[in-house]
Amino acid sequence: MTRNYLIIGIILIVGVLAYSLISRQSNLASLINPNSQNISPTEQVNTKEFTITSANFSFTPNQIIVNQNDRVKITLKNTESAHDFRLDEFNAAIPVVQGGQEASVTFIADKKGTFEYYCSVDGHREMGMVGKFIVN
Ligand SMILES: [Cu+2]
Repeated sequence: MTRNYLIIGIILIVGVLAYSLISRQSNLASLINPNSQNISPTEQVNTKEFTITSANFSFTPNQIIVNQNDRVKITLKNTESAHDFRLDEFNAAIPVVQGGQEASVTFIADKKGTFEYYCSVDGHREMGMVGKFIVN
């Protein structure tokens, strides 16, 4: 009889441990992915960060894809001479950055479509310093 109580006790302990482990994991999952929780749309902020490297005369990458209403942070990392970043439709601009330096801009991608980002330094846009900013 004592042995049966022991077995029941062990089963209970294992059950409690398993339950606490499972509930902790689901908490962990919601920490890793905040969107898995029940957050109302107004509270949902999804920041997407991108680093664009600029050189004479290109942006890498030259295509960025986000979703509507994403908060977008773009860092311009300039490798040579002087370049800036403009994305007019979102009033997103990074002033001229010197070689070896970087700067950022953050904005909300509040409209869908395909837009062009470019460098506004004399003639650079025409020489290929452009990229596609796609909002799905
Ligand atoms: Cu440029």
